Amino acid sequence: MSDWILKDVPAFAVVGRVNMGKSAVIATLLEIDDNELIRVSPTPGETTRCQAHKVIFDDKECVRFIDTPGFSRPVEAMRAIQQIHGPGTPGLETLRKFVAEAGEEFGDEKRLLEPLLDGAGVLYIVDPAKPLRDDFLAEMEILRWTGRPRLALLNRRGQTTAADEESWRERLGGAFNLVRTFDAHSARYDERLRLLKSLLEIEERHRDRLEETIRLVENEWKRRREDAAEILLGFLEDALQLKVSATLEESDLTIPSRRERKAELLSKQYFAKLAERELECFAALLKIYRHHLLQADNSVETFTGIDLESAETWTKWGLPRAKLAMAAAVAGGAAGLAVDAATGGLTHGAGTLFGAISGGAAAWFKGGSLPDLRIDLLGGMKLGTGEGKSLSMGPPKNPNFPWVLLDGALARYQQMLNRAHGRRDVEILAGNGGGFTRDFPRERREILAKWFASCLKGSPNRSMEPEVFEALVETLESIE
Ligand SMILES: Nc1nc2c(ncn2[C@@H]2O[C@H](COP(=O)(O)OP(=O)(O)OP(=O)(O)O)[C@@H](O)[C@H]2O)c(=O)[nH]1
Ligand SMILES: [Mg+2]
Repeated sequence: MSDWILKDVPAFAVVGRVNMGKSAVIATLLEIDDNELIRVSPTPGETTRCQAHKVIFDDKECVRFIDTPGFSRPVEAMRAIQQIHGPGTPGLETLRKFVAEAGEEFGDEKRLLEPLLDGAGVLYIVDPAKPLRDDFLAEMEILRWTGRPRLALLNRRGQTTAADEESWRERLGGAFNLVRTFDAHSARYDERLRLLKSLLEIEERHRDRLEETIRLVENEWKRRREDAAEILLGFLEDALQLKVSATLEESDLTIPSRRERKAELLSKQYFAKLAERELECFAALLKIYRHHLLQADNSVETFTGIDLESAETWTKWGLPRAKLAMAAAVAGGAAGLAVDAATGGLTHGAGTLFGAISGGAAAWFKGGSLPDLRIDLLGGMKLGTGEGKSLSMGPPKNPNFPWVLLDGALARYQQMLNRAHGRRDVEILAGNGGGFTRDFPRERREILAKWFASCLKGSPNRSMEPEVFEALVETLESIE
């Protein structure tokens, strides 16, 4: 055993030509989006030393992947190895000699061979867009001489044709136990899992360990989904009850411009709070899924353009009118309102008092569907005792509001799961797409509608929480 290999811990060295995406493959597979931990870069020769990346569950190392410098002079190295060996096929002994005796001109080759000589399996990364030339054949030949279990991965970095891939597969098939595709920039959870399962097929010696690792990975994924559903539930419950209020002075009531200014301020506050809640929710989700380069951007401005009244919103984000009416009928309390909306007789929350509200915040709900804004009497009965009145805003009366909120969250969730950790560009979590709620099965829609209605009334139905949680877990799973 050496520094690279531990007894009972399966190890795989990720090897290949410089700049093929070796580091990116490990980063995506192990969900590491930090360049301090794994450097992924367009500059060839970025990885200059071997580096072990461990998969650890409960303080126990389950499997390790060793990042290596890329082959830089494979043809020359192959010839040097053949020269050491003489006629016939070189094996581990000759490779050991090569590593011990060759000079620094083969520094990269020596370093990348070390973990293999110590017993690591081979994950060979190629970009099938590259022409299959002698230097690649030399790499394959050297790897074959190690006699280690070998899996070749086609990591498509650019455009390839089916014919290109086929000829790569044919050549790789002769030198490797298994050939698979794995796109480091787009592989999702199921592809990562499939890669782990492929390791089972080439590495018999560590079957139990690998099977256990796969089980642990699957369990953890399930737990993450449940954590995400819990966060989403909390966010919806909170957002649907959100309300802001301000005290009105006597002059606010009598001078229209002051009144409007107060109302405008309050609407800004409302949307800022809503945006803040969303931001918290997505920050928590990004943490669960270990993303640092994906950024939740929930400035109030990002909501601009969502128009709860427009046909496009109904079809893209929320529930279409017919389905909304059915859902509302089940929800009971909100039924009157929603059915109203479904038949076209929309009840506008914004009264004439607030017609003058303008600015970024008001754009959140274009078309007059501002959150219900009403004047409440402070302390109810105390009118006229000089204690003042309060102005409160939210939640919006538009029955599609909860569905739009949920759909936006689901679109972002999907974007997050599509993001591969091997990428190093910053991406904004904008959640384009959507339309998930539209296709909910009827039962799920009814459960949510009922619960939404209770939240909007300010008293979330606690006894429904287990089924709402289940519905959200199911939803997240179907999006994945
Ligand atoms: N489009 C695309 N680009 C990729 C993919 N995988 C890697 N790249 C890019 O290719 C470049 C090289 O990736 P690395 O992972 O650093 O390559 P490497 O093989 O580790 O390179 P060295 O360490 O220098 O030998 C980076 O700019 C990556 O972003 C992929 O699947 N698709
Ligand atoms: Mg690298």
